[in-house]
Amino acid sequence: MIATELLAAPPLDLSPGFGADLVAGLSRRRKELPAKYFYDERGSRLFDLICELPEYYPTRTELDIMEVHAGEMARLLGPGCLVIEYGSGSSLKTRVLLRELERPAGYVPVDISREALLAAAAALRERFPEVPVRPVSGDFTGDLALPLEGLHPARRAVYFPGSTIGNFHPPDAVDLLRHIARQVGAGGALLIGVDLRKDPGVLEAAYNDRLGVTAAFNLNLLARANAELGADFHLDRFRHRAFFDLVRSRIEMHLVSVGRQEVHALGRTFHFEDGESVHTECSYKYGPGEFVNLAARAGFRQQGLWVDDDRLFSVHLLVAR
Ligand code: AVJ
Repeated sequence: MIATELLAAPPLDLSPGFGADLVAGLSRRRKELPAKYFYDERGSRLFDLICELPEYYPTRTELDIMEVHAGEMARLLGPGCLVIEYGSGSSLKTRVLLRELERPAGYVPVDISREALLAAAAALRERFPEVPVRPVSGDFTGDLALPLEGLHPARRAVYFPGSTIGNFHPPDAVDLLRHIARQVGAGGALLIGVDLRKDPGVLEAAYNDRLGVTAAFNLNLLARANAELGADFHLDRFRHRAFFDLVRSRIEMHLVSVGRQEVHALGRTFHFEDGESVHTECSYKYGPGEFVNLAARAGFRQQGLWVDDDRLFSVHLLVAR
């Protein structure tokens, strides 16, 4: 199948599970909504704004690491590498990597947000006309068929920047890493950005920015439920809350109900007590060694590790056994 056909499906296909996941998540004793639904068009735009915030250090720190070390990473990845990117987002870091790679066999961005995917594919095609670009629209946790016809890579590499792996509970992260190990095959590579554990004040500031962009990003989940599922959330009756849980080593984001209220969606009624929260995101933070152990459980061994001088962020190169 060619890329344009993959992209031609109706927009509803982007979130086939949103309704079901919303009903299931709001029916739990501790209400929750999956973080992957943040990224509709508006959510992706808000996330791009988050990446520019002074408090949100991960994006610029990871980009700095790439700018300093992409040459070494590319040498370790070798010539003729096929790059499969999970969550293409904005493609700045990818460009830094691709420009260092020797004759990359192709670039396959996989993203749940069609808008982000199209933008990434267009930008990369323009910048690297000699590299075949084969975008895939969908959820990278699923079994996606990759459109690799006519490509003959020497090696497969998944590029997974942005510390998105932090959104997965550790057992699910191991499952996802195993899935990646299968996708790249024995000897295949995973280049992955992982946010590091650090001063809780620094972490909490990154998720409680002064401009309130993160709050808007969080609340966008409810706006999206209203727009796509006909829900009747009052956005001014939920407030953003984010904190670092030291024991679990994770940032938690919540939407907290202001007052008792009822919300209707998809023929269901959901009751909220005053102060009751909907858990919307976990963002796990790892020590470098901890993450290596996690990856080892999925069959990866570490080949490279790059960290910035302030020890804020790490990029790991892992090889599948
Ligand atoms: C895209 C998962 C890396 O966890 O830091 C940013 C998403 N949430 N601010 C993160 C996010 C709130 C982000 N990741």
